[in-house]
Amino acid sequence: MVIPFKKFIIHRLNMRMVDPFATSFGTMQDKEFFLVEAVDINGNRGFGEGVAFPIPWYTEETVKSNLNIIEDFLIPILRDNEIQHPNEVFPLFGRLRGNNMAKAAIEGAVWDLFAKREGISLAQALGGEKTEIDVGISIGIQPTIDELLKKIAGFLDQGYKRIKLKIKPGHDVDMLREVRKAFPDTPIMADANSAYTLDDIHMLKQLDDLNLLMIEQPLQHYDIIDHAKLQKELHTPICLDESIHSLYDAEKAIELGSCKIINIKVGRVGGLSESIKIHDYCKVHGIPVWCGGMLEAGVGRAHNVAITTLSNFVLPGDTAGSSRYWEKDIIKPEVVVENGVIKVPTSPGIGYEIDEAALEEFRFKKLEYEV
Ligand code: OSB
Ligand code: MG
Repeated sequence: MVIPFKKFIIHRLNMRMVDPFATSFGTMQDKEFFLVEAVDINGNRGFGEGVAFPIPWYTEETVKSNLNIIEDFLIPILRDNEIQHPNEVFPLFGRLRGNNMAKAAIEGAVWDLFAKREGISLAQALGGEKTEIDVGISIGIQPTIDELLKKIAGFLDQGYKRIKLKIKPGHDVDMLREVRKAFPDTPIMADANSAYTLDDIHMLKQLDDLNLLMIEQPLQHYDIIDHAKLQKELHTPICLDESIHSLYDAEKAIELGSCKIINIKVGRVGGLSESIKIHDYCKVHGIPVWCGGMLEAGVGRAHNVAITTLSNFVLPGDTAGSSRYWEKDIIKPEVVVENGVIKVPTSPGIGYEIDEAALEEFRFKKLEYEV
């Protein structure tokens, strides 16, 4: 049956994270982003979250570039074409290059609406199998090693199953050695967000002594050639994040031996349908995947929980609980982590209600588009 869209609503929000988050590319605390709400003629509402940042320092997309693409191109495409299933959305957007986060925000709202109309959970709609998911935590660069060790101990107390540490030049091997000494048995990984080049191979090789689960995206944000060279010299598995924008990229990276693990971020690859394709391809080729994060609020977090229920998400993801980021999230109940595990909701769609009061509190602009 055709999904009878009535309108799309864009909610532009500002939220402040409880702690600043520092990476090799910059520090974030204020989060400006938007939700897409897809409404059908029966009044069902599906929600998606834009994961682009206001500044293009993770990928080239921004909040404003996404809003422009959505208004000028994506909504008109859904106005002009009928669809029966959310898998049809990404191919319809296929004639437009790039802008994956903009595409994913809309597609995510359509997936949630579709699952609600079918009366099934989003996880079920995606073909997920798990009833609970294992999660780790990503910790930004800290001012001192003492503060870092304290933070790690606190998160391990809360049950998180692996610790990811952001690294950058001058803040890498020595820091990781100290952490490994303090936590000899903890699953630890490092994420460089493209801060190194092959000239740093001497330092990168020293990571092999630290028994890391993996090193994430050490080299350039679009590279798969140098990563393949580096992986040949390293025992530590390389996990690609920024370099993977599509199934095509995943196929080429695996063929070249550029990585042994892939971080799937729904926004970075253009949505849930493409995420499933990458997941399935990696599964067949023996490449484990895990779900990355973009410091999402509740809606994006709920989508991450749902995709992580697919069977080849075998490593703990970055989908930490709401309280790690927000004093108050925009969903009810919030995403809760207990013993390093999130219980996957079973009610229709994303399985969390929008907290309308919170939505209104954080919203500074609302845009409506009739279909
Ligand atoms: O590289 O995974 C990343 C946050 C912002 C931009 C990029 C990244 C990250 C994280 C945090 O590592 C993930 C999260 O907790 O949402
Ligand atoms: Mg990363």
